[in-house]
Amino acid sequence: MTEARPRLRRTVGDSLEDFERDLISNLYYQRGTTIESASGPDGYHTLAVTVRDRLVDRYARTAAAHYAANPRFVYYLSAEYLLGRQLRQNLLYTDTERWVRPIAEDLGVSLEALEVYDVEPGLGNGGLGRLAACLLDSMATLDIPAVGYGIRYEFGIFKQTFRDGQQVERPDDWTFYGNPWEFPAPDDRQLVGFYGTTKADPKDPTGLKKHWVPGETVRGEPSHMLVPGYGTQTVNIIRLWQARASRESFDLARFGVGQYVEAVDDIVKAENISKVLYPDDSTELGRELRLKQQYFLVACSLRDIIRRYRLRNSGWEGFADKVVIQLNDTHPVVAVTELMRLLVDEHGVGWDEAWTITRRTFNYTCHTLLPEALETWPVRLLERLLPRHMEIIYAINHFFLEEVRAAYPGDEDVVRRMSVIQEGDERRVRMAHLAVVGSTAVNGVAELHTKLLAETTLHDFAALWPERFHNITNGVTPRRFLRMANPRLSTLITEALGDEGWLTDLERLHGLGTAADDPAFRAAWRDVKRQNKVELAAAVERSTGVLADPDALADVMIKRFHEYKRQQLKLLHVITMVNRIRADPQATYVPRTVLFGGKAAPGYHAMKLLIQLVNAVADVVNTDPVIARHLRVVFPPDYNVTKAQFVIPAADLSEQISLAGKEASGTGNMKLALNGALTIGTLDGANIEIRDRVGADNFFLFGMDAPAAAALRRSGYSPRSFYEADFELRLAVDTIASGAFAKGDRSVFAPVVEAMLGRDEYMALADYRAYVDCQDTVADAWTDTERWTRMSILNTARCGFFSSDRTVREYCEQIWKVDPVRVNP
Ligand code: 4GP
Repeated sequence: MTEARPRLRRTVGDSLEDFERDLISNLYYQRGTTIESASGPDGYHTLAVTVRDRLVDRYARTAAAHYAANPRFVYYLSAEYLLGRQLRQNLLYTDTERWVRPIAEDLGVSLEALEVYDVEPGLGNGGLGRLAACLLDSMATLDIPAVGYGIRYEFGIFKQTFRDGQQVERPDDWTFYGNPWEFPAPDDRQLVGFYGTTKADPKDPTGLKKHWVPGETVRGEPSHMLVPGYGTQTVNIIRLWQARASRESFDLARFGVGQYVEAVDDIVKAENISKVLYPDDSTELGRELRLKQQYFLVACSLRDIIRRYRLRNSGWEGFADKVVIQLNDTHPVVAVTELMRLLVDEHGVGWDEAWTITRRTFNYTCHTLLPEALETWPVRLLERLLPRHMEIIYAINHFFLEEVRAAYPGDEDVVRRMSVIQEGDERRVRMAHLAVVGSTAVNGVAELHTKLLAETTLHDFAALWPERFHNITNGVTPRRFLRMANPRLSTLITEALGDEGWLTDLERLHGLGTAADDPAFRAAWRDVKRQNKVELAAAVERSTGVLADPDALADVMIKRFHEYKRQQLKLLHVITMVNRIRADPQATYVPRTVLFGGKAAPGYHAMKLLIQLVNAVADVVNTDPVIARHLRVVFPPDYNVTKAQFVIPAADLSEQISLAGKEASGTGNMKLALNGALTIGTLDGANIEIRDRVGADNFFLFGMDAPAAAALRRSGYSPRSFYEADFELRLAVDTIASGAFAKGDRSVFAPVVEAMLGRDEYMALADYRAYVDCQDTVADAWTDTERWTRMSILNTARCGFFSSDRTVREYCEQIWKVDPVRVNP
């Protein structure tokens, strides 16, 4: 199918002169201004669209190649994406930075100055959103035909600021100045229904086909951002849906009689659907809105997928040969029922055939082990909001439970446990069960996680359908998290390995293993780390006012604030260091800078109080002349992808200290190890696989493993007994209780102390001694500079496995069964 190509004319030239000419023309015609009067945002937007044009050209060729090949596509459905800034990435992927630098210099502006306008789209909360972005990057890099679907939240993850040390959330108005990286595609809009009633189809003897008459409809308008592959021509897209009221929603009559608010009521209601990322779901209304978001994403995306399928195909029997949908956690799982509804009700496919197609189409990735994070929705809410979908869920469950009863005759207990409906005072739909029932493959995100899923959380399902369960250990893109984040180290690596091939074949980092024995290479390695630390220290000083010593050990804990991740354990260690210095100020201590970064969910009071405590401890530490000589604590606010790219290259020590059996995988652990930070960690998530690869000698292991933690809990865990048995622990907890971090007020942090001594859900106190002792080993190791550097190099050298390219290859082989499509230059 080469006929499609000649119509696509390349419009951008391939030289510095072309680029410069396009820049000036874009400034003039798109921004309506000239070099003499251009503002910073003008400069940024002009550069962005000039770079973007280079990608559009590739995207057009990718679309043509995909059209010609008519391949099986991967559709990635995710309620979250943390894409990070786009400008540097796209400069790198189009290889245009080499032109931009001299041009900018000529004009007397710096790339860095323009980059401040490059706002990162914060369309996610944490790990699973960033993973989605890494997987999209790798899919494009591996020429996998793929589209990501998500929601274009008007306000992304809140901006975190601190007032008197407390987290204050501010709206993230990320599109305020416009987003030059996206293309609106209003022609592909979709209509989505909610509420209403269902009617039986009198012509359908099975009673399984119905007609849904929604009570409310909303428009979904898409725009897409380009997702370029590195070192290849492929440019895929991510399609983001925004909710719009239908045109009739504006009530002119009411407006005419002065009812201005009422006149736009329906518009506001409709547009609220994509207003914010995960609205606070502590209220009934908030929960309903979140479920609406989920269905909105799913309904728009499935219709779009069907539209795309029909461009080249007809009939339904081949649908699953061309379409594979990956459900990123439970948020988009209502898609299983929506595809059934579309096939059975709207396209007249028989139930059984529709079910075969549906099950072949979907796969589900689970990202957690915390039972409270596995979503369930009240039946009552679903019946009201999505009445037809609730009926379909009942029918799916009916047939599924028949299968369970056939497999376990007479065992009603297993039926109750596995049912998609959870019985009780309030009946609820278990979305994870629906996901497993409706999918071909289910995967965990690290070996331990997959094992624990199969043994605990989804045990019954793994017993019934062992073939459905897979492990695909997470990965991270080396382009963003090594090449872009750490250009100095990347240059050193390229010099050592001879070329940049490692960027798309990360196992080649093994070649650094021998260089670790070369003292000159080690010195160069240290020099890079030091320069990164100097830069980070300057940035931290700008944002917090605290100056950190670039020669101190940079001890970094960057991740969302959650009790299972145990920032409280890290803080107990910090307070122990404070107490030791106070007790013996003359002793020698390894100088450390402890850096925290992360947000707590707005309604998560315990963790917001812990943030306040971290800031309070930081104040005490940094302003005490004796302590500050040895220790600094910094907490730059608003941790995000951009900040991660800044912190990770400067880290010496990576804190991965979750209670074993709780962190599904972690990906920050991979990014840090890849940048030569040594891990102090428990045997949790992907830490285990990192340690297996870098070697036990190059990893600081401490604490209970998952079976030990489970055993301790079963035996009746008493945090108080640990507190009483350990002098330093008691002193650390008592220091908090004394009000030392609240100007003597004992009440402020009393809930933190109560949580530790009362329940200590994640058994931080039980791991305290092992952790603090392990930190002493870290400090010892740090004093042997040559050995530390060697360990650091070996961490980088042996972490090639954790490339998301490998992750995507495994998805392709085990689950998606898709082949790459090459795009010609
Ligand atoms: C996270 C997990 O907590 C983390 O361990 C994992 O690395 C990441 O997903 C990607 O798989 N989960 C979430 C979430 O972000 O919202 O459940």
